Amino acid sequence: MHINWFPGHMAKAQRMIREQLKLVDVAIELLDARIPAASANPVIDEVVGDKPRVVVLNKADLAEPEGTERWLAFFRAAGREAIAVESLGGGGTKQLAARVEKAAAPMLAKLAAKGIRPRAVRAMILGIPNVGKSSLINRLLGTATVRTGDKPGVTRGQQWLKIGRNLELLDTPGVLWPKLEDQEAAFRLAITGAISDEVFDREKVVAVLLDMLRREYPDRLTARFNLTGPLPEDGLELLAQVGKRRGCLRGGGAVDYEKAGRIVLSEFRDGKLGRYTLDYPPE
Ligand SMILES: Nc1nc2c(ncn2[C@@H]2O[C@H](COP(=O)(O)OP(=O)(O)OP(=O)(O)O)[C@@H](O)[C@H]2O)c(=O)[nH]1
Ligand SMILES: [Mg+2]
Repeated sequence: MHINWFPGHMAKAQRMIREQLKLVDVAIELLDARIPAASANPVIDEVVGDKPRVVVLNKADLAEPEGTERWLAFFRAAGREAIAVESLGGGGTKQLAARVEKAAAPMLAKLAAKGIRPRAVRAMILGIPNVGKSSLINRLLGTATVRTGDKPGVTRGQQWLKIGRNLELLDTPGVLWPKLEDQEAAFRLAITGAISDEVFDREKVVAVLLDMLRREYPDRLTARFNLTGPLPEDGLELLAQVGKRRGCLRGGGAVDYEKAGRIVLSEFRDGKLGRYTLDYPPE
């Protein structure tokens, strides 16, 4: 199975981002704390150039705390501003505005030296679909101003939002890259919800996910789905057990694999199967 997703609105968004970047002071690179490697756009260095950049690991509530600490240390060792946040619960978001203003401080100092009155810092939020860009903006605003949703591709246009007096943020549509070369990374993007469920074979993705869970976290699977005895190695059989436990049955008592697969995927994404960090920084 080959996973790839780059619809027309993303190509358009990518062009718009390049245009708008010229107008902003700071780029906020929003990564998924569960997959900081897979969720990082490989062309971001070239796109952002030498503009100040703040790396934000969102959905930290869904990632393993130790993994998040290691990633923060990794980015900071590379000389980058990095912070972990939970845009839904609010954790870490208060410190973010301060980090962004700090990143913009040299620019403001330059303006001041020229005798220009200080203005609000302009920042753009970049990130893959569904990583929580709009949720983060709403959290900073304190109101549900921009549309969010539990599927990728919700934001389609750009929108400036004023956060207090000193910060203006640009919400952007999530962008993936035209070719997902690394298919293991593509798989992680699929299970965490960055790729539209319509473009990949859900059954295959669920099979790989279940296999990973069975090998590395069998106790979590057993506990969550009330399974008994040793877990079957065959993915389909395991899915059948889950389906039976959750009443996913068709007429005649046959397991509805489609429905069972959707349950596994959505509970994994919602953190009901525990917290996971699926990418680790290089040693
Ligand atoms: N658990 C958890 N869920 C989050 C967090 N931030 C956002 N979400 C959820 O992630 C989903 C996507 O959020 P959005 O803010 O719409 O994501 P986006 O990056 O703007 O997505 P696009 O506009 O499609 O590119 C929503 O269901 C949010 O509730 C977080 O920190 N933790
Ligand atoms: Mg959005």
